[in-house]
Amino acid sequence: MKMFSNNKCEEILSKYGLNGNVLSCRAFGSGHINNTFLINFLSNNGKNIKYVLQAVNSNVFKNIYEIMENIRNVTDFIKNKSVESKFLDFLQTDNGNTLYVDDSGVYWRVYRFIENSVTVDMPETDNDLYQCAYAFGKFQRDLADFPAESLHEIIPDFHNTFKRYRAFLDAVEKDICGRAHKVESEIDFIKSRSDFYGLLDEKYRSGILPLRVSHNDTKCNNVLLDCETRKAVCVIDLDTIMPGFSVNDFGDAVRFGTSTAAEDETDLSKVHFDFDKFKIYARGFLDGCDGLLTDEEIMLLPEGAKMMTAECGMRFLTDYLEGDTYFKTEREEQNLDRCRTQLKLVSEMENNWDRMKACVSEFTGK
Ligand code: ADP
Ligand code: GN1
Ligand code: MG
Repeated sequence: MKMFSNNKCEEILSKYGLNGNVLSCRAFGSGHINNTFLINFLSNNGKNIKYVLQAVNSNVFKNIYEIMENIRNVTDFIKNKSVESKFLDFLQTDNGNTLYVDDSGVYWRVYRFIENSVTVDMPETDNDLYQCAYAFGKFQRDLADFPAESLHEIIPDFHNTFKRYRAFLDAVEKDICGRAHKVESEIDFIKSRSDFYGLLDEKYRSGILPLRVSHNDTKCNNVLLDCETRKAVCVIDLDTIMPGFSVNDFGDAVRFGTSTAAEDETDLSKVHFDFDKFKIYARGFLDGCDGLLTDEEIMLLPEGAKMMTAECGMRFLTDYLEGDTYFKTEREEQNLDRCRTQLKLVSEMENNWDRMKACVSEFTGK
């Protein structure tokens, strides 16, 4: 869904008690899952306000009401603790729902656009990096005493890398699009690291890694930064809040934010893991966590980074093999390009392994 008419948009907004004219409606952001639109709205009483309208992806999310319940419980909890913490406020329809389901079964939600905020796909400065990392660390800290097990598991085993690996093997085996022969080296790369994929789950089972509330999608474009101060304003894209591991929230942020190139860069010579950025992420995230993480968790941060990067690589390749049905794509081999950047980053993390471990070790103070 690239675009839709202003009339349709006005019809949806009217369900939220917003009556007036849509001056413009344009596709917004660079998320791979939901369809997001920025609406410039002139209300009947003359107010010009911007809204963000989202069609939530019901192919990916099977129970969207549970998502909204998780988001409400978690954000209410944080707001009750600290008035400074900001979150997106979803508007309600006349019957008190945050979701509106239209005639064709699309799930809509609306919230105010936060003025003077920006998201970055490629952080422009070290401070941007630090701020994004800090925001996700603080999210961990703020939810340290929230009962993680009370949350709905929105996508079961979302970051269970070993299960992702099994789904990948299945896609290779079935090869429904006849693409596997083109990606043999990528398949071998992923298979050759199979011993690693169960590691965090084992640490959890042996009591070393605690279960926490995690965001699970910690790309830097999921943090709004203030346009002027460049400080983090709030964490967004809360659909995948679930019980999980702190090291995965750190790891997914590192996966995306320490690359020297875009996630779908086609020229792999431009794609590198930037160790200096890793150091900034570690400092930002741990400052945000403010002493919450155990020494064992801190020591497993590099594993989180490599795990999330390898997992994302295999998820992109699985989708490529299955015919690009999960992640949004704009061109034929985009999922394959995305996979290749992730695998390149994994191998560079492996080359930097000792310094990554030494870096986090310094934060344990031992
Ligand atoms: P997706 O699940 O598709 O990634 P997001 O909730 O992350 O959806 O929104 C997509 C993008 O829209 C974000 O990366 C951000 O650039 C922009 N965005 C979303 N909400 C706001 C907001 N309230 N104010 C400013 N920008 C926003
Ligand atoms: C998806 O929606 P977006 O673009 O923030 C995906 C993440 C992946 C990411 C890869 C629900 O996130 O898990 O890490 O793409 N979200 C879901 O860029 O699968
Ligand atoms: Mg997003």
